[in-house]
Amino acid sequence: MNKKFKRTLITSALPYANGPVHIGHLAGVYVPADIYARYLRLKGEDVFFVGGSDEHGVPITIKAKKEGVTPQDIVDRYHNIIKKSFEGLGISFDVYGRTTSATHRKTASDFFRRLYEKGEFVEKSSMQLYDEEAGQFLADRYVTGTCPHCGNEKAYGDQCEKCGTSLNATDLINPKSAITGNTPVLKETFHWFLPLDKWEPELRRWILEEHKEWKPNVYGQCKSWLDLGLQPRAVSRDLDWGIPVPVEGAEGKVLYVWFDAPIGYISNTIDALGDDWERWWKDPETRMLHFIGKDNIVFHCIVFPSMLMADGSFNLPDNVPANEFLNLENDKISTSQNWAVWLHEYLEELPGKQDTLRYVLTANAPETKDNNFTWKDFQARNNNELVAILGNFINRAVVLTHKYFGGVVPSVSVLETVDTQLIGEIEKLKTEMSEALDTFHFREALRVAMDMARAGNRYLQETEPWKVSKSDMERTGTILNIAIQTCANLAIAFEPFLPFMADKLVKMLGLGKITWDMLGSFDLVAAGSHIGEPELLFEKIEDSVVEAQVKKLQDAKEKNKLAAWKPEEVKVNVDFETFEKIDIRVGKVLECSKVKKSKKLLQFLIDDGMSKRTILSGIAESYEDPSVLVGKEICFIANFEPRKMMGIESQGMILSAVNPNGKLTVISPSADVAPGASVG
Ligand code: B3M
Ligand code: ZN
Repeated sequence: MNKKFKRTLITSALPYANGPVHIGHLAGVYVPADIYARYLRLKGEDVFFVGGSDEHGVPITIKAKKEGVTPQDIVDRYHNIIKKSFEGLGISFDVYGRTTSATHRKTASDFFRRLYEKGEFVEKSSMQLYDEEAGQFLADRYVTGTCPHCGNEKAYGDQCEKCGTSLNATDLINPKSAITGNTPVLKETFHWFLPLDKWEPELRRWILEEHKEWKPNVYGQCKSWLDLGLQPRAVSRDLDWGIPVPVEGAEGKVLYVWFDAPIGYISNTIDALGDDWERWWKDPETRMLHFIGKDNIVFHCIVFPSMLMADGSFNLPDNVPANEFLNLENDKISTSQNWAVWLHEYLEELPGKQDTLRYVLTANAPETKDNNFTWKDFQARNNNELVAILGNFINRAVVLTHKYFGGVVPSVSVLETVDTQLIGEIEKLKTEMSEALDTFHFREALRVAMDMARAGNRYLQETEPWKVSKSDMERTGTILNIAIQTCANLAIAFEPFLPFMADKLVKMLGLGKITWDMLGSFDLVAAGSHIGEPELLFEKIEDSVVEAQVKKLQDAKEKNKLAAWKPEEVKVNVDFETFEKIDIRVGKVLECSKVKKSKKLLQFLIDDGMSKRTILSGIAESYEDPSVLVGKEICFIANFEPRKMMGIESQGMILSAVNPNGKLTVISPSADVAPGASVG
């Protein structure tokens, strides 16, 4: 580590507590952060590794609304699932907190108030989108519309997920409210803004000049932001879920989730360390690192640092090793479509295979570009690498030591070239590994660690102790001693990556406390000491296991085509009285034809049980031959205000739904029902 620093504060993005974590989060953020934290601890450095759940923000309120529960219910549920699953995977947080904690509320409020009192905010009125029916301003994800940059029709009010541009809701073309589906209107409101432009010169110097060593994807994104010119950014929202803005006249306003969330790193440190927290945040001899995914770069490199600069007493991050995205079976991971491998499910369905997942996610880490996870590759890497190379070497060394020496580590006599070559090779690989780890190249470091195991296998292949044992037990002893020392080296080298395996191996070899310094030594296990029975460290994964996982994904995809719940379609609850006002009935189609000169309209003549009525419906493009509908029973709204279209009066509304092919299909009762029957 750079001499300047005495300790390292590692933060990893706080996952939103509106769903469990999946392999994309793990590969991008948590596994690399954990590898690094474990590596530093092995080196004996002072490390504090902060995690926690991000429990504010609009997506949580939307989810709560959809389920008819409170936002607190949602975050309680997912915080617990997430926390437990991280533990299950061995993510070694020193603290895992939550942003609904009392400490966080106070820390974030105080932070805001400090900046407020220093005059660091500008208070501005602006026109914001407002849903008149819901009587609510539409923050961020409550609005969807077309992205002005790439034309994506499903962009959110804060960000377009297709092109990654961060947006203001008012930038969206053709905005729609996620609450009612209505087109919102512009209405005046006021908010506090953090003038990022004020910090621009300092940010430019700090990032563009002083941190040229940052990963090109991070540096590049920062540069393009800075080159575009920074604007003041609102740090409050009109919402009822979040931390109330702690100043007078702020009723109904809460801190913007991206204002409070990064402060969560601080609050969680405070929760864990009490007064000692400041050392980790303010002492210039502390180095801070933010592990995040690429969609969070601007917040961690521009917004949060501006907040910290505005406060003036905090350190800025020394590095932000953000990763790109992980795809799944060649498709973008989608939580809403359940196209994901969820950590809590993985741990249940593939028990004892934490290290395999950690291994595969690191070997495929999206460090420089988006990468792909497939179950086939997962199986292949487990069977051909973990089992066949690493597990195989360790197993052979331990089994042979038991076979020829009853599990007592033999002593070394004369070293031959093949032995010193292996020792030299492990030493060289240690240097390579350290270099890779120090520069956040975890894939590379893992590959090198695997090369150590390969070297071990080659060594046994060349020395053939099973043959030598027939004539020379002394030489056999030397070989197996070296093989056992190599196993001990592997326990150290792999500890950051495969902590479960390393732990077993440490116990098997009776190693006690291991440190990075010990790596490269060949006297780690004393001659004469007993080693444990050989234990299976990895087991082969059968075809049926991965096939079941692939099937699960495919099933999710099928189900999704059918279930069309999209967050932007979620509507506010209505009471029974309101529902009762709608008169839905069954009618029998007597005639059905296309309306002349209209592409969209079908004209129905319906037997409504009392008389005949004409209804127009915009589903013509879904029915090539409308006559197929004649004779069918359909559902319609009988008291829908009559209206004229193309010169014809429509007396009601036909109910239809989108089928998996995107076509509209009328809704029919599942058994014969007399025309006029009421639906409800
Ligand atoms: N919850 C976004 C995310 O999970 C956000 C990170 C906060 S880090 C302070 O991608
Ligand atoms: Zn876009």
